[in-house]
Amino acid sequence: MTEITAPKSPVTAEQFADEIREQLKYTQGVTPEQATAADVYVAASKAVRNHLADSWFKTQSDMVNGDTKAVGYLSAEFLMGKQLENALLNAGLTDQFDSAVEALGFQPKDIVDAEYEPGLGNGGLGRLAACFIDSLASLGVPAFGYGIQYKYGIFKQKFDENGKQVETPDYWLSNEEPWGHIDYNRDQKVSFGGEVVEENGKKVWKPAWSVRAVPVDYLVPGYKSQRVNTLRLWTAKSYDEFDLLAFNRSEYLDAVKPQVKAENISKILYPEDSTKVGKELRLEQQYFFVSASLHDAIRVFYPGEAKPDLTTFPNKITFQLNDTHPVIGIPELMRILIDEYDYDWDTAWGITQKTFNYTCHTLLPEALEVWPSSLIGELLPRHLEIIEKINAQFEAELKDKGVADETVEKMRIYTGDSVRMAYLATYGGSHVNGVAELHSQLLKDVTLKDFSDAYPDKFTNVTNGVTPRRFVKLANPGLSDLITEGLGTDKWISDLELLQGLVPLAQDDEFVKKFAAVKQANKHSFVGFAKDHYGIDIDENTMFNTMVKRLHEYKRQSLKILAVISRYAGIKNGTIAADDVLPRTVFFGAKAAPGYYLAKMTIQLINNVSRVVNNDPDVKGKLAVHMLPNYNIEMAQNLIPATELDEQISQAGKEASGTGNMKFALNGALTVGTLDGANVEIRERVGAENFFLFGMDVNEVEAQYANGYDPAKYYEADPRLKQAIDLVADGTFSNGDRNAYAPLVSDWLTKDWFMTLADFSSYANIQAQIEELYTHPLDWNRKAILNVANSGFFSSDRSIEDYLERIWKTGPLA
Ligand code: T68
Repeated sequence: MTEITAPKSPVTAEQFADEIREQLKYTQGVTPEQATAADVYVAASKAVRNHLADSWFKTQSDMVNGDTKAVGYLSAEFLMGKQLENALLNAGLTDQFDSAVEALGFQPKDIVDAEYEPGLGNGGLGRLAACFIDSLASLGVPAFGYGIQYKYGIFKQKFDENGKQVETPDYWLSNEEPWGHIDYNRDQKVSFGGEVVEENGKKVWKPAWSVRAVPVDYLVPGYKSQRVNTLRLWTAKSYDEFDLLAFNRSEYLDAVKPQVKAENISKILYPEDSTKVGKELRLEQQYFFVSASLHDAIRVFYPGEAKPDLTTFPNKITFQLNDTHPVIGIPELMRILIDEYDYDWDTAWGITQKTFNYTCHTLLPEALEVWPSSLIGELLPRHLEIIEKINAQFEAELKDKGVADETVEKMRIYTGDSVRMAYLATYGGSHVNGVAELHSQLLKDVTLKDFSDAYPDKFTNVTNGVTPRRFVKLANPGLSDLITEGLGTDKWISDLELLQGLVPLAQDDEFVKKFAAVKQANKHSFVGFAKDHYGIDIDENTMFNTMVKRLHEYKRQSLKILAVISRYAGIKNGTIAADDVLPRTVFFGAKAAPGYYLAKMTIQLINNVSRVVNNDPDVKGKLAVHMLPNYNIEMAQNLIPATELDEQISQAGKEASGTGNMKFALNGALTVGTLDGANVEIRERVGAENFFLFGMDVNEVEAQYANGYDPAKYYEADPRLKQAIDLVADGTFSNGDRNAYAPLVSDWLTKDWFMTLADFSSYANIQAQIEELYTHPLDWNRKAILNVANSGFFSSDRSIEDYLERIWKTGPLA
């Protein structure tokens, strides 16, 4: 065994500056005098990476040679955000970096800002994966994140002159990317298509084509843990050189076809789409990264063994399936065990079921993936056979348990026509979890009820969390310093429940004033950020009220914009007395899936309300609305600390958890929200008196559906609502064009599946309470401090501890 050296000892600022100079000269080929901020960013990143390397090797060696089970987090998305600042923090090099770049003649912020944000995820699910791998490393748990290095991440969002969303490609790899290390020598072959034949009584898959999966490794440093894990993102390469014969005939496009076909697999991140039709390429992507990852784990944990004893595999690593996207891993591990390593079915099944666990992130039935059997059969014929056999075994097992025939029928994994991935995941793994208490309960009671009845012990909850490193320490340095001052320690950064110690300080007026000053400073910074990035002017002496998240009907951006319109109308026509108007700036940030018609129309409406309101002298200084383009992690890190009122207004029973809600509470915003997802737990912890609750709960929503919901009734009943909808319909926000929003208006009045109209009055009514409190800054800020103090539970460190205890049954390396 090779000698593992101890992690490099910390460097001085002078040494770190020399290391940056060295990188500049010898790997980038520029002198320190020629270097731009972008050059220094690359050089500093490589220098930090070098500092992490020894801890990385040691972590791997301890993992492979020790007996602590590792975690494999299989996720189609990792929404990491910019890396440099986080790596510096976790490596303990922030101060050295600051001095070093200043010595080189740069501002640290310019260097950090020079990084291009990778967007390898859609929203909450992808960001959760990023928070989780940060926490795993910080807790010292050996882990791999496994996913795809998409060439194009989530689209960049712009708005055209009519306020419509325009998507442009995000070619994030067009500049040097210093974090990922491509390792051509640890590649895996992934095959597709062809047929299954029998040879000597054994099934043999004869695939039609293969791609080369090449890992790109990102280091995941733990905060002060001396542990560095691996995020291994696969990129697809072709095995075939281009076809020389075709090329000689000048058929250039044909000649490169095999390459294009192979490399297409990791080309683009699918924009989330709730009404997804089966997409062949997406299934290829899923199988591609999962197959490569499973083979990789076998290579890592049984190095050089031709006939490893894979009955020990579940003791080496436990795989978490992040939603249904990696669920094809279940039949794939069966295939590997049976076809490649000659295990019998029952042994293979025992290993497989012990290896996997499944996290569900939704309550919308249409978001649970279902693949046509014909597609699986064409692309993965051997897997389809295995799935059929799993299903047969499952049905027999259910019948043995005495489950009624019609229930068995409803529960089938394989229906003949299609394969239900959530059902496969539930049966094929040891545990299933939802992502907040309410969500997990609804999974058991509704979405997966039959499964919960048949396998009650499989079901558990792990409430989501967010990493305090990125979302408090880095995003909000002012608040971080104040917390450290208040608690007399900075240990809260890795033990977030210590924030509880701030509770008494909410009664200390001096502390409350300092807290208010931090918020004001953050608002001031955001005004500068918004001016630089979006060219807009914001009045920092208004309440900052924010709704940022993906655009979806169930999240109800419509409710917010209708309330804004109603307020606008009220100020204009004097129903709201001028003296009663609390000046507000409303921020929206949201991307809509490119094919999601009503979501895109909602964006257009928000943009046009913004145009009309912001240009109307009658409401100047009282109300402003901004739809900020291209909501991403960077915007979140700047806007969340500046926000005073956060909107979490989904229809009860639809948002699985939400994680933005946690970030806002931890940064001292008050929440106006429904009893949905993790809002329920946030409210319980911060105290009902420190949370603005409105709207129907899950039972009331269900009762409405059951009684035949009629949105028009609500339109008629509340004049504020009627007026707001009428203004959308009459062309006020479309230069007189009455058709512009007709589909949206018609949906509200006749369908309104997520009951925006039913909750409008209660939402509009609670605004008075919010504003009354805001006019008493000490009282408002006391409540804000209590939100911070009582939100320590929502650290992703705690989520990971829960996974370790309830599901993974492992822990930190010794
Ligand atoms: C989110 N899901 C949940 N999905 O909506 C949110 N979907 O409540 C929860 O807090 C979060 O997961 C973390 O648990 C998503 O973000 C997707 O992005 C997605 C992507 C592809 C296909 C389907």
